[in-house]
Amino acid sequence: MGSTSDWETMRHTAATLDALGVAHETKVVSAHRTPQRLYDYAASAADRGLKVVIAGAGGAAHLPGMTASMTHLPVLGVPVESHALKGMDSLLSIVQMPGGIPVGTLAIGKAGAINAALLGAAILALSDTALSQRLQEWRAAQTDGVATDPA
Ligand code: RP5
Repeated sequence: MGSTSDWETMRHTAATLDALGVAHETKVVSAHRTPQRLYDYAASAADRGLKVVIAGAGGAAHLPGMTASMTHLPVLGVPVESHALKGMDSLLSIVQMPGGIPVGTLAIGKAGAINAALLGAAILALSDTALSQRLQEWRAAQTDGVATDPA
């Protein structure tokens, strides 16, 4: 994530990955304030064994796109809700990548943070049958948790 202030949103990604039993790391890497850290992180991600990168950032949210420019791993972008523009700035910054450097862009805020974890897990589950099973169980539990009655 681009800042410690993004953790309030991105903690939902970490919690969802925990619930699915997906190993992960959480780091603050700012495209603007720590560009060398971003370069080092993105350039070494694949060699360190990472499979998917989930990048959450707000405002002028260059982190997912810059990460995608420096790794061949799938990059999922979470637009963090900004104070000034409610995350529309984050969303447009992340989603409007030029052809050739894709970022899979999720919804603004908590929903996007959760879905980034689920989508990342689904990517990993293509080659991990145990994770695939856990993901299907998570989905079934969600379905079971939907009440038929509102009261
Ligand atoms: C972005 O600027 C971060 O991703 C964060 O969403 C936003 C504000 O960062 P702080 O000023 O709170 O560090 O780079």
